[in-house]
Amino acid sequence: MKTRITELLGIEYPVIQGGMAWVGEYHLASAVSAAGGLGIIGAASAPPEIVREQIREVKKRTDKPFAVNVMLMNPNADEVAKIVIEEGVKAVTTGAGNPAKYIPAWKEAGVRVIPVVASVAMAVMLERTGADAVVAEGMESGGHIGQTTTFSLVPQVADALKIPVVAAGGIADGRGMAAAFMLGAEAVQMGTRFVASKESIVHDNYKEKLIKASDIDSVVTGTSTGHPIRVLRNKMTKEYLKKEAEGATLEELEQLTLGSLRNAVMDGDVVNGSVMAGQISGLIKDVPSCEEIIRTITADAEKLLKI
Ligand code: TUI
Repeated sequence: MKTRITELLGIEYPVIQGGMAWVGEYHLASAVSAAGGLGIIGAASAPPEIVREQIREVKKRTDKPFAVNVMLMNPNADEVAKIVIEEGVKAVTTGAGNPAKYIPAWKEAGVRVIPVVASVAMAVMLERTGADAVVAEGMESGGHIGQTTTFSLVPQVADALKIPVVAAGGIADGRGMAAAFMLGAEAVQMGTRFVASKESIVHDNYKEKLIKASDIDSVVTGTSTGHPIRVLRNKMTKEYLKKEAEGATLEELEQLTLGSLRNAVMDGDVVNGSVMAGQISGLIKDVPSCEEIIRTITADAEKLLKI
């Protein structure tokens, strides 16, 4: 499946792994890249030197292209942006903010720049600033989200831009990928699907909770704080949403989620932790290898697109 995205990135399949905090580390990223997709180190709030180590670990495992996701709410984002250049990383994706100020230096260094956007306005602005492509991410996604669904966002972004668009949010199989292509996307980005993969290092409790989840098991916390986050429902989200409805302060709410993603991913605390996952969790019933995921989704999508 050749598209402008596979050409831009030098990858075999138009499948990108979401840049997930704690989950997007070198085992997962190198597995996705080795399988012909684009693996991503999710820098999130990790100390910059840890990001450098993660990049070097991916390089030890594969010669194929991979990327780093720079999470723009991270106070260390400037330093991570520099490390990407120093380490000769081929591509970056960004999330949770506006990456415009980094684009000139990345372009100068030959880094492919693919911001994740949740609106047409941001996409248009970043195309003008020099982005090579964008990921249009719908609110079906896990983690930090915008307000528009993938089905509405992708065609509107595709119509507004000349650069290629990657669809994200609610995609986990060949039907979703084919639908995304029909809406104008030239690749898909998946997070939740890769969380439940053999190479993903998330705790077994996390994978199990994902597999047991139904279509209505995710909720959005933090709408009142301006940082809406989609997670699977548990004791923490129940308390959080109750407090939020009662008008709790930002500080009170933050107490509930401090370190909570780490606790879920690393320690398997799926009761009090943040189990970030998308609305498509209900479709996920197995834990295949990254290679199987990429092979199956592209073969199934290709069949559907030829009908
Ligand atoms: O970034 C994501 N998803 C994430 S980041 C993350 S780490 C985190 N943990 C706790 C609290 C906050 C973050 C977990 N999940 N997806 C990409 C994405 N970017 N979705 C939405 C946006 C976005 C939102 C606003 C992009 C640009 C934007 O612009 C706002 C502005 O005007 O600056």
